Amino acid sequence: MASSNRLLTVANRLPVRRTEAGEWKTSPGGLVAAIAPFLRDREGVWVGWTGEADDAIGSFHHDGINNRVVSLTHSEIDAFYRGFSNGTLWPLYHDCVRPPEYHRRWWWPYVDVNRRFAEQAVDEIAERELVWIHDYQLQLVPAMIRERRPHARIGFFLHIPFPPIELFAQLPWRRHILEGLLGADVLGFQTPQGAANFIDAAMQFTEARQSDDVLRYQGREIVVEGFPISIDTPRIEEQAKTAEVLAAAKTLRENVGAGRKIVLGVDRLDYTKGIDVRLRGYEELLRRDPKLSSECVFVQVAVPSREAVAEYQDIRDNVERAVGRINGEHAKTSRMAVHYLYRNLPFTDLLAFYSAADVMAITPFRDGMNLVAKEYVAAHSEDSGALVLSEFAGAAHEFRSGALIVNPHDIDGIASTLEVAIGMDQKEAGQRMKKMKRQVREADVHAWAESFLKVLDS
Ligand code: ADQ
Repeated sequence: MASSNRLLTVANRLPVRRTEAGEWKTSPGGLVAAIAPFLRDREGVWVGWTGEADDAIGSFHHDGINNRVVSLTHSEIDAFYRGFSNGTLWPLYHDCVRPPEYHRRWWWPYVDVNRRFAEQAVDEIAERELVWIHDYQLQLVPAMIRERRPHARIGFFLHIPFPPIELFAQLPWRRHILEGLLGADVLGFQTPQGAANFIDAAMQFTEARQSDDVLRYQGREIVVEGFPISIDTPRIEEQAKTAEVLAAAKTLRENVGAGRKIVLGVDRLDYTKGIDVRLRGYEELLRRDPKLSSECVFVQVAVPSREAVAEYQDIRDNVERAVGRINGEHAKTSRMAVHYLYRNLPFTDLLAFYSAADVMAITPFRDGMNLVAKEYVAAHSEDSGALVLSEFAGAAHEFRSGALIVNPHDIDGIASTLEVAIGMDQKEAGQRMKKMKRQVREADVHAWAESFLKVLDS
């Protein structure tokens, strides 16, 4: 990398979790794995929240990274996090699959909390240092840092989709959000479409103008591009081959599969993930061909998420009703038609599911990327397995020719595509899987972080 500037990361959550014994542990997950090495090399700092209310514990050093804690009160968690971030922005940015709520009482805490993140960052930044801000909770932070540190190199990456202008235009505070983001030098989106949507909105509602490959705004040039995020492919491939994971996959095939093909869904239980319609697609397939229930089994793993929010309780009810209905009609006392696990699993258990599944069904109504799709490809053997993937997941862009692409709203289409996936011959499955494996090996999360930081540091 060109300079030896320090790197500062600003994200809603810190890269650590508290264990039950009260000790810090590095969080699992690709983002931390991707950024941590850069931070460790550069005496890096990470500004974020611990996930608990009123956690005013100052800074601490853990695993080579300096953590600077932003403390949030209970009422800020309600308004900034549950309210504006997850009740306004999350549904608005996911194609309004639920109606976004617009409340002034949520907006002002969003501004205040963004300012506190920015202030913590500013305290750490000397001139021209690199700052990398993450995600929809912190879209005002780039401009707030720019105001105080005009020469810093500021990057921002949005992990969720940036919506088309027709939807974004609803937001009463659209101009403030755009001006917040335009404080950055590099704006990264999951797909070229997200970048194009942002450029449309910025041209429409601010003074930013496009010229060649950049946006010009207040005398500065801003790079706006797609940087598709990925997974720690070498690590996942290695873990998936361990004796522990292979043995667990074998047990799953014997216990759950018992000679039947396994169709798998793995998602955070979120209304954007299309779990309910996916189950109805499987139900339609069994209705068309009831004997399939003795040849296949559906396993849905759902991670509890945002359980305090009413929409999330509703989607859980819908999913659980669908599971009950399908089993009521198609299960026998000796075998289930659908297995449903509502819990967080250790990553090695998840790998065993990926390895055992003949078909992976991922059908979000809208998804920034969807890392589960990439994890399945990395963890499954290279000569079998089929990926049924929503055309509205960012990952569909990269897996266009390897996956079976579906419209996640189309129950008949899901049923027919699952049927094709279940019946796919091994030669075709192997060819498709090899293409997708090549993709996740070439573009892993390390390459993603490096490509973003290279543009930021140039
Ligand atoms: P998410 O909406 O959370 O992420 P996704 O990209 O699929 O969606 O990531 C989920 C992660 O949770 C995966 O790494 C997976 O391994 C893990 N996970 C899933 N089920 C689990 C279980 N039962 N137990 C333990 N872990 C489980 C947001 C955006 C996405 C974008 C990512 C990264 O919504 O579109 O891909 O950020 O940018």
